[in-house]
Amino acid sequence: MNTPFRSGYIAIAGRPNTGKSTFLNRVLGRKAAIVTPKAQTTRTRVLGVHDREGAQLIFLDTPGIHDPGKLLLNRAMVRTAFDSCREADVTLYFVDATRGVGAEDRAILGRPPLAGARVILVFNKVDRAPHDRLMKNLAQIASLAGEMFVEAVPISALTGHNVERLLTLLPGMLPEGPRYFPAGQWTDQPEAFRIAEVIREKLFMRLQQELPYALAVRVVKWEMRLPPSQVRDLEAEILVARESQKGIVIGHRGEVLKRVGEQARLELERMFGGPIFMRLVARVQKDWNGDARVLTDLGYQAELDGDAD
Ligand SMILES: Nc1nc2c(ncn2[C@@H]2O[C@H](COP(=O)(O)OP(=O)(O)OP(=O)(O)O)[C@@H](O)[C@H]2O)c(=O)[nH]1
Ligand SMILES: [Mg+2]
Repeated sequence: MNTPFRSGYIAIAGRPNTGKSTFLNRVLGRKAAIVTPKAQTTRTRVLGVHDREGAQLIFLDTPGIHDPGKLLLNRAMVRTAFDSCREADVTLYFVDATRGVGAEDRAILGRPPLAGARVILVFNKVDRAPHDRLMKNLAQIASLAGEMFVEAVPISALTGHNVERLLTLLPGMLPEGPRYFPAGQWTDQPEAFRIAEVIREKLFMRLQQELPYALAVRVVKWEMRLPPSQVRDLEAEILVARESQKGIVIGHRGEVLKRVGEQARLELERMFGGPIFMRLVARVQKDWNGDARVLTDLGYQAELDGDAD
């Protein structure tokens, strides 16, 4: 008898900066999600399809779960993470192996939708964790096994260590089902969104302190010139929440914008395999990160009226 084809959704969740997006990129073998050393890089659900023999694994990378406070952007991020876990068949809960499972992790794992869900605890960054620390942290969580998660797997998303072993566990945890995405389709994210994310990544890398959290990127033009030209025209706005932030994003004599633009353009030209003429403008959209309408327009999962949790 043939083994049945299995398919389903696997949420990648956890505290910020634990390597969730790095893992997705490693599994897909391409840059599906942006990665930076800063916490709260991912703001949306990033879908990535991984086809294996006998199974289609559909990963949902999610924003790091943190205390969102009152700001709508942060609330949208945390809501996205929990909603993705709720929709998924399995959740990979990421923990930084150098830190172990903290009080926040226990709180997250102990409440719905993760409490009672199928969770694999992923101990990431083992390449950085000293052996004795790792053993201690793994022993610490052994007592939680069975209660909060079904399995704990140490990996390094950066080097790929043990990632394949983790992947082999997943098909067996998914229901029988069809290939939801046709061969070759590896994400559902629109091109313009992926472009905006690459620009945002370069800004995150370049800017310090709180500024990255106060900006967003929106693509306003993305089109191929008429043949025989191979050039694509790209125009994007960098939204800042306050007037005082605009100058910092532009930089002295426009130097920040120029450098960021150049880095983004080079990566995008590689991504799309052709020359791009790019124009970046900084624009003040006052308090955009607290404005549900703007957030929705940017693709973030803002709360609708009366929808707060
Ligand atoms: N040494 C080491 N670093 C890693 C590993 N995985 C991720 N990192 C680094 O950790 C930082 C955060 O990685 P991300 O993949 O952006 O983390 P994230 O969990 O998606 O973060 P948020 O989107 O902010 O929630 C980056 O600097 C990565 O290079 C790993 O296995 N080993
Ligand atoms: Mg991320």
